[in-house]
Amino acid sequence: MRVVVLTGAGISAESGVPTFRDADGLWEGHRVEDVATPEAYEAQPSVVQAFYDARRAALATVEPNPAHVALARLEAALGDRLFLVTQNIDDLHERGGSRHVHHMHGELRSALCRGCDHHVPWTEDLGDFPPCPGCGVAELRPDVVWFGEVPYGMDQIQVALQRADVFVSIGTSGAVYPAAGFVQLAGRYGARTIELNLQPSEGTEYFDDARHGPASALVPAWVD
Ligand code: BJW
Repeated sequence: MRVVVLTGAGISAESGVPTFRDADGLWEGHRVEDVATPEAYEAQPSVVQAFYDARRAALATVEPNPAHVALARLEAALGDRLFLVTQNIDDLHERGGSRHVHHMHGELRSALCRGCDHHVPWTEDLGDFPPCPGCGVAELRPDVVWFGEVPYGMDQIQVALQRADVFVSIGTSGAVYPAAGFVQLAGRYGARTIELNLQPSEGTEYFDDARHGPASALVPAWVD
């Protein structure tokens, strides 16, 4: 059995990482749509850097929860028959024990060169707007996918969705494409589709089965 699991901010909520569109989803009065765009970075780079600096610093204060750990158990059982794709830029899946995680919206602990597309680990001492160690010329930016940019690894995701017997969406509002469209794609290719979310997502009607509650309870119950 081949399984594709898509996760969103809701899986990390009980670890203490704020989601984007729930009640506490604003960051210093900014909507994510106002700070997570290339245009926002051009206009106010310091504000956007501060948003990611704060989230990177907060990583040190949070731990994976039973939902992350359950998905690591699923990987141990299924091996490469599990394709775990996350929209999250935190590292809680990895710290929960998952070894293969596809970060379609990038990673907080990585930086991207604006000139040569070189990816480098974002270490604590990088500071703001450091030069790229690859080309030495251009500036590094957060290695994340903003609105209007193409998510990472879409070809691999497409193949995994085509081959999936089961597609499970965990902790995502279904407000952002292309991830919000995966349920319809997977269903069209023949997968059984399951939603595990605190509340019905925007696409809840496209799922064969929808279970609503906290991820820390729903995910272990589904995995085990
Ligand atoms: C719990 C819980 C608990 C809480 N347990 N659950 C018009 C129509 C359609 C599409 C478009 C359109 N105009 C533009 C577009 C495209 C655009 C888009 O979708 N815009 C929308 C606003 C409509 N998309 C893009 O631009 C994307 N690129 C693109 O489409 O390129 C074209 C292309 C695609 C494919 C191939 C070739 C070309 C890029 C999107 C980039 C999104 N980036 C962000 C920021 C990333 C970096 C960062 O983290 O800062 O990604 S925005 C933000 O939203 C972040 C998230 O990954 C993403 C999704 O949010 P998520 O994870 O769903 O969080 P929430 O807060 O929305 O929901 C949390 C859920 O958890 C809720 O339902 C809660 O109930 C639940 N929950 N506690 C279980 N304990």
